[in-house]
Amino acid sequence: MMRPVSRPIDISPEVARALAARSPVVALESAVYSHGLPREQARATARKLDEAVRAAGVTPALVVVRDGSILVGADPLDMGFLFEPDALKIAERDLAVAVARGQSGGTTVAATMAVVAEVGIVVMATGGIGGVHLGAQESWDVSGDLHALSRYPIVVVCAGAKAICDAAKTVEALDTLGVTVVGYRTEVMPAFYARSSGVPVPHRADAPEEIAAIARAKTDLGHRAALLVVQPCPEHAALDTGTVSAAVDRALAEARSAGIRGGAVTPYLLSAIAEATGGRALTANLALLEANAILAASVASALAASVRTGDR
Ligand code: PSU
Ligand code: MN
Repeated sequence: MMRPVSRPIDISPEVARALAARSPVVALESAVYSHGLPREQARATARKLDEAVRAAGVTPALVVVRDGSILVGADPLDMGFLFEPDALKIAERDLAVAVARGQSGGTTVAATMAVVAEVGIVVMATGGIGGVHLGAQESWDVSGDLHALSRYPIVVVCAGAKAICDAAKTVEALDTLGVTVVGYRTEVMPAFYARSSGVPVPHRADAPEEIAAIARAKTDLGHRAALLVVQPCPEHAALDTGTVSAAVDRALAEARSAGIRGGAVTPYLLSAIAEATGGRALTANLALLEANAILAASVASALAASVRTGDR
């Protein structure tokens, strides 16, 4: 049962109640399910993230687009439509088209931010943001996630940019865009499957309360850009940097010779990398997704508590 709040956006009663009570909510994107993971892992991961957020006492809000309705608080057990052949990867630029045409699909980080900013959710989790792609000097492939991060005041928890991005260029672009980047218990930009890209990030925080305090200060200052929290993949599941870059190079060469372009690049490369690493990349991806959802839940709780008490 979804009821409309703001035109094409339907917010679930559970999420609406949590927002009205000012209790913590964590938004979750869905392009990672429709286009980032094999179907069975996607289903299992969606359930797992939902449970992990709930176990922290926080309300999960999975964002999807179904038949032109944007759902905030979608049921992770009912996502078959995301695996239909006509399901789209919906970036911010595509949202209005999907709504107008009654299309379905998973929302990218950018699209998810655009939606949740509209309904008052302030924290979201993802695996990796889109960034400046490797080879961007030729392709000009720079994710719309970066521009969205500059415009929506959301705390986004991720494991850095996708493995097929250039970490150094992505950190520079985030700087240009005024996005505050904070390493969670790290001083370097994670490299998605690997814990370090070797590229420094400007700030470090070691507790969710510190992140919440920075988020509050940004709000108090009237800043519109996002707070990007980068957390390394959990140690037990992480790959080493060399393994990742070899797999990425191989996948990129394959994609180039297969003539893959635009939004199709990411899904293609992710599956090629999973294959090249004998599934270890997939294990890392699942582990970091769960860790990010859990950290996002802690940040949302700390933020809700600090807003309630007025403490800094
Ligand atoms: N990282 C992953 N898998 C994914 C994505 C990121 O490991 O599927 C998705 C996210 O939804 C992200 C999107 O917002 O890819 C960015 O795509 P693009 O580079 O086309 O903007
Ligand atoms: Mn792109």
